[in-house]
Amino acid sequence: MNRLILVSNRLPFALERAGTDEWIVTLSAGGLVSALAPVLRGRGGTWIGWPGVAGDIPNAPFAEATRDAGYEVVPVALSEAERDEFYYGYSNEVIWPLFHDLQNFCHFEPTFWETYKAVNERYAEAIARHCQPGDFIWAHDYHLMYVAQALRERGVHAALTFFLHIPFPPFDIFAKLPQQQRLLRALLQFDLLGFQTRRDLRNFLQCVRRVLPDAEVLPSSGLQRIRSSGRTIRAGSFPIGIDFESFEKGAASEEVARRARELRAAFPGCQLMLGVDRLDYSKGIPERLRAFRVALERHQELRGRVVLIQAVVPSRVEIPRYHEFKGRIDRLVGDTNGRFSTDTWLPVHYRFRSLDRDDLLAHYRACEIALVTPLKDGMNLVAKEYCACCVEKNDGVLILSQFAGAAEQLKPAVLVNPYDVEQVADAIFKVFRMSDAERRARMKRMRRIVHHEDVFWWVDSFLKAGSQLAARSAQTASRRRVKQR
Ligand code: GDG
Repeated sequence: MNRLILVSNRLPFALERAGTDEWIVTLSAGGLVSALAPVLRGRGGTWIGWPGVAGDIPNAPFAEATRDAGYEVVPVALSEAERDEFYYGYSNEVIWPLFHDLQNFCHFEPTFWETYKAVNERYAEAIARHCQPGDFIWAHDYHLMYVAQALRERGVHAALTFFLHIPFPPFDIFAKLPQQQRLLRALLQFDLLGFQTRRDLRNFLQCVRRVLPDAEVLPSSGLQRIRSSGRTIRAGSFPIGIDFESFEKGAASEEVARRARELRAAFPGCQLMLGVDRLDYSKGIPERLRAFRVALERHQELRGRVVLIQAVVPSRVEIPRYHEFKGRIDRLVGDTNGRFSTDTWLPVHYRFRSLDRDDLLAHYRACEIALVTPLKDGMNLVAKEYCACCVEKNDGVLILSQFAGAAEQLKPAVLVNPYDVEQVADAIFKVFRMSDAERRARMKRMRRIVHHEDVFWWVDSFLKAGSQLAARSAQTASRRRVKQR
């Protein structure tokens, strides 16, 4: 049993200033936290990350609030300038748009890269201070792609593993990145690289072949192997899942059933269609609204019989592009409602706020159709959560973008190209008329997949792939100690 050191940009604990000298610490309860926290407690471990507030961290209140976590919590401090250039800058104005194939949205500012490296070095210092030989070190996501390189430069030889939650782009797009070589070399300092899908893995290997002629991709089945600078790096696809049982149980609760009934009662005679997304241009919200407008134009039968509930969770509003993007959504909602609403029917119900968990589950449970149409997405958990919450008659139907990672697993969904608004409009009409039997048959198959390949399965598969590496690195470390003596 290796000790687990988990590293992510954000900690599962968020600090907030409540007064001049007062702080509150809240626990975020996402799927990742619920899957990884028990593993950390069981094996013993440490979670390293940023608590979400710029400036110095008040150590005593933070240590007090996280004392009972069941694992060690190590906060990394970021100044305001570092947050702006590392988090908003390189991570979210360079890597995020580029890796979602939206290179025109990138802001390739050279100083962002320098700060990105400096902040990754800060994380590396924290890891180096807390790790021991034989630890299993697992870094998460695009904010921390340079952390292994920074650790190697500090003489850390432990097994280092990494999981990318967002897509990896094809070479033609990756090639636009000014730091393409440096970033790939930094990634190859990890021992195991995990991607969401086979598509991302393929793209990554293609970029390695094209950008680093001295690296060799070895023929292998299963986990892929890359030889570079005398080391062998493994890479594989590990599609992330959700805590299916907790969503299913939550959706079946009395409170959620009551809220779902109320929601349905508010729209008598209508099929409810749901969109739930963070405010992000990669989620395809304007395209979806346009597709719905085309569906209403083309198919009169939908008018007065379908309602789109679109929930948008505010996110990264400090970045100007996100602000402008919200304006676009507001205008499209206004335009569609202005054109089609009647005295008794409003086509789009728009919520720009976060729903509480029971409300979210009630929306999943109540809506007959889910529209999950990102332009590109690493996985998209909303698609899986919707399936888990279809507990009443198992007859919800999912319209899913072919460019969401989830499409590799959820083949029984109605797959669409989100850029093709006419195709999405026709898919809306098709599912509106789909028989109950077909809806149930498709949903049954999807629920089986989402249940089987859940978040615990994901953690297990990744740890299993990495455990041999950790054992090997512990042996090497003990040989190194013997030699030094
Ligand atoms: C990244 C990758 C990958 C949404 N609205 C509300 C709410 N949510 C929750 C959902 C879901 C999560 O937020 C969104 O997850 P996604 O997977 O859809 O998207 P990202 O945030 O972009 O996540 C993505 C993921 O990492 C995991 O690897 O799938 O591709 O981009 O869990 O439930 N939760 C609440 N109220 C809301 O209004 N409570």
